[in-house]
Amino acid sequence: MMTVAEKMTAAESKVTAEQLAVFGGVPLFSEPLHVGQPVLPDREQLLADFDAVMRSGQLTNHGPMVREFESTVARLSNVRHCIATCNATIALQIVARAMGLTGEVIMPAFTFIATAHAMEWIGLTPVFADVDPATHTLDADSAEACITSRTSAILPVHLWGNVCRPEQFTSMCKRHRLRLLFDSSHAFGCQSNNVPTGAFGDAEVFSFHATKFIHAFEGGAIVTNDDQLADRCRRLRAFGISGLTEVSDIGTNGKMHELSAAAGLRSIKSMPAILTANTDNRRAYAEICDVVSGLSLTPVPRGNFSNNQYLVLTVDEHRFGLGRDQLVSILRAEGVFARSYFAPGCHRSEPYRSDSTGRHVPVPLPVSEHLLKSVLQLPTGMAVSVGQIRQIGRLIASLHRTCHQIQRLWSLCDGRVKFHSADAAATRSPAPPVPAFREAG
Ligand code: T4K
Repeated sequence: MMTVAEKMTAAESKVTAEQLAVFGGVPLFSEPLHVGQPVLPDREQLLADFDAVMRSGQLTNHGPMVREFESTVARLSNVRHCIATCNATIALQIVARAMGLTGEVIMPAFTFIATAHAMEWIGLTPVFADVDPATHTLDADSAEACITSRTSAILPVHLWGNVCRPEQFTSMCKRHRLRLLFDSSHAFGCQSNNVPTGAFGDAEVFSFHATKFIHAFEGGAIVTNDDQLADRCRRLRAFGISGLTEVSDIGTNGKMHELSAAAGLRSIKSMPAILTANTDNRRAYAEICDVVSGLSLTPVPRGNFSNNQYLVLTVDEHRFGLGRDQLVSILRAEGVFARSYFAPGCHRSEPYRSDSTGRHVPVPLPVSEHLLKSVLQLPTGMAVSVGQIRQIGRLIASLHRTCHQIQRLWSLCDGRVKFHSADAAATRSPAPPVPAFREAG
C-alpha cells in the first residue's frame, strides 16, 4: 500500500511511460479538472438575491431581475436591445424567425451542433462552409461560394471567443441582400478593434450556459440595434402575445426566469476576476506550447480582445509524437478532462450526414476536417490554478519526451487502451487503468 505522500510523488514524476495512469499508474489529479467547470457565485450573496426574488413573488415573465440583466448585458455590449432567453439555442430560433429567414442559412461546419440544429428545428436548411485555419471562424470565401438563390442569411460563429471579421460579412451580406446573424455563444465580453461583441450584423446571440465565461445556470440573449427586430423577438419569446391578450405571431416560450437572471448578474460581477484567471491560465498554457514542439495554442486574432474561456491546442501528430485522440485519452486518465469539441463536425452528425441531396455540404471542408482531428480543449477558468497548469505542462513535456516508449506500450496493449474518438462519452470519469498491461510488457 502506497502512502499518500508516495502516491503524490509517483503522480508528480511521470518520467517513464509506465508511470502513466493510462497504463495503470497513479493519476496526476485525483479530482478531475474540467473544461467549462462553472464559476460558482458567492453563495451567501446569491442566496440573498434568490431570497429577494422569492419575497417579491415575481418568479418569471420579465420581472425586475431579468430587466436588470438585460440592461446590464446591453450596456456591456454597447447595444440598444437585449432580449434575455432561457438559452442560446432558443434565442437563435427566435431571432431567425423574427428575421423571417427562409430556405438556407450558411454557417461553419466546425461549431457546436446547436448552431445547426437551431435552424433545422424551425425548418431552415443549415449549409456548412469551411473555416479559417488560424482563427477557426467562418471563412468568408467558402461562405460566399455556398450562396444560392435559396440563401436567406449567413450565420458566422465567434468560435472560442475569436471575433469573426464583421466588416467582411457585412459587405458580403449587403452585396447579396442577406441577413447577418452572429452566433456569439462563446463571445460575451470579447471585442474586435475595441468594439464589443453585440452590435455586429443584424443581431448576435450570447449563451449564458453554466459552462460559459459568464453564466446564468442556463440562459441566452439576443442583442441588436434594430428596434423592429427587437420588438418582434420580445413577442416571439413570449408566445407571440402582444399586450395582455392579443396574439399577433406564432411564438414560443423562450423566457429567462428571475433566479437565472439573478445568477447571471452575480456572474457578471465576477467578470474582472474571471478574466484575470483566464488570462493567467492562457499565459501558462502558452509557456507549455513554447517549449513542447508539435503543440500550438490557437491565437487570439489581431485586434481582438478575448475572454479566453476556451484554451484550444492543435496537435501536430508528426512533431509531437502522439495523435490528438491518444493525447486526450492519456490526459483524461490522469484526471485532465480534455475535450475534442466539435468532433465529428456538424456535417458528419445526424441528420446532415445521412441527407443524400448534398445540400448541406456544397463545398469542400478541408480545414474543418483537419481541425476536427487535431484540436483539443484543456481545462481553464477559476477552478484551475496556474500551478495545476504547470503540472499539466510537465506531464505533456514528458509525454513528448517519451512518445516512442508510449507508442510501443500502446501497441503492446493490443486495444486494451481505448483511443478516445468522440466526446459522446465525455462526461464519464477518466478511463480506468489497464491492469493487465504489465503482463503483456
Ligand atoms: N452555439 C455554440 C457555438 C455553442 O457552443 C453553444 C453551446 C450553443 C450555440 C448553444 O448554447 P446553449 O443553448 O447551451 O445556451 C456544453 C454546453 O452544454 C453548451 O452550452 C456549449 N455550447 C457546449 C460547447 O458545451 P458540454 O458537453 O461541455 O457540457 P458538460 O456537461 O460536459 O460540461 C462540461 C464540464 O463542466 C463537465 O465535464 C463538468 C463541468 N460542469 C458542467 C455543468 C453543466 C459542472 O461542473 N457543472 C455543471 O453544471 O456542453
